[in-house]
Amino acid sequence: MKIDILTLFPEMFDGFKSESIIKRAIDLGKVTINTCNFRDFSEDKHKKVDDTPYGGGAGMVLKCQPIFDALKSVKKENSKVILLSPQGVPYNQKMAYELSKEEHLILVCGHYEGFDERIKSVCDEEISIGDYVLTGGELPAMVITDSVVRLIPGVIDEESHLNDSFNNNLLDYPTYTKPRDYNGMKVPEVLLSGDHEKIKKWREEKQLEITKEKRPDLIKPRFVLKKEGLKKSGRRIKIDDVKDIKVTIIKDNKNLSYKVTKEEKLVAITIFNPKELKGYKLKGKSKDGGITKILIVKKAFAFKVALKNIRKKIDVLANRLNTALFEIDEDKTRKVLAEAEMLKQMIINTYQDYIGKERLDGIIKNINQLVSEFVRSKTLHSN
Ligand code: 4GO
Repeated sequence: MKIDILTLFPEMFDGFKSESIIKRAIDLGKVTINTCNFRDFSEDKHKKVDDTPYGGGAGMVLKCQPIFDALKSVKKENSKVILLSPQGVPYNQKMAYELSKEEHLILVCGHYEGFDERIKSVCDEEISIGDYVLTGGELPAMVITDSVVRLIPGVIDEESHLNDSFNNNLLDYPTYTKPRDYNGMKVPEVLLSGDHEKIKKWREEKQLEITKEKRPDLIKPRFVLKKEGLKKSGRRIKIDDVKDIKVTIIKDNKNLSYKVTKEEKLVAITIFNPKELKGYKLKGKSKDGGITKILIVKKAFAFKVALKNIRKKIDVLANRLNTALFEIDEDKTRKVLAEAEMLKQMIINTYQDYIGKERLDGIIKNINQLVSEFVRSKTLHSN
């Protein structure tokens, strides 16, 4: 990855680049971090980069020309240009993950009172690292660079960021190191037990407990079901593939939560009203193997919807059979019979879980009757 930083104060990045993990990432060739002083691009004879604001007011405003030209000199086809500003999208771990996949980032650091609004037209994104004002975009640029570089494969042990706070929307669990007893403060017994199952469970519970306590906003319910339909509430749980997803109920003294795991790994924890919990079912839709929405659907509701969908599909089939009755083309007859066969298979695959075996058998029998009636009439007609 390459990161270019447009700044009036390139020296601010010297320490940042020459220590610890960032230094190692540079030495390993995982990232190249260059600073570009856009003052060098100023066409002004005094190398001025700012001017007074139109309409009056205090302070100086960064001019378009030096930044536009500096950008032109570093920008390539695959570059993502990011402007650091308090008005930007609030930065988070998910954005860090997305940015870590980019080939080339250009971070534009403003200074003084701000920049000419037209500078935004040459930036792809505007990001803020938090709700406060700084004297320049340099610290935000370092924050973003740091959070992104550590996620580049091979920079740090992948395991160490799998459990980071904010992954799965949960804060990290507590960790301890030697000694077991420090001035009377003891390491929790479970961590010394060597029982990995128990440790995993303890850590998940701690994650939930700490997040509920410190950042309840991270575990707001994603979906709440009303009597006759789904009411969206907050975020959706996103999971790559619905396969291998398990939902278990966690109880603590106050709340009931759903713990959603995929291949044994914790994906999300959702809190639901315990009264609404009964009979709910996890349902997912996979979109070309990508992100999946998980809805919590009440069984009775899923049953109703499934029956309605099946009825619609049988109606369509019945219509097609009726039309095909008066067709002479044998190919068309074969086709509609194949469709009937496919519909049966589809219903079995898709709806069995929702409507139960008994209801399903009845529906398949119905379709078989439709088909045999069609075949009988067809034989009569051709005779
Ligand atoms: C970014 C830039 C705060 C942020 C900034 C932030 N302050 N919250 N100041 O990410 C233009 C002049 C913006 C100084 C800059």
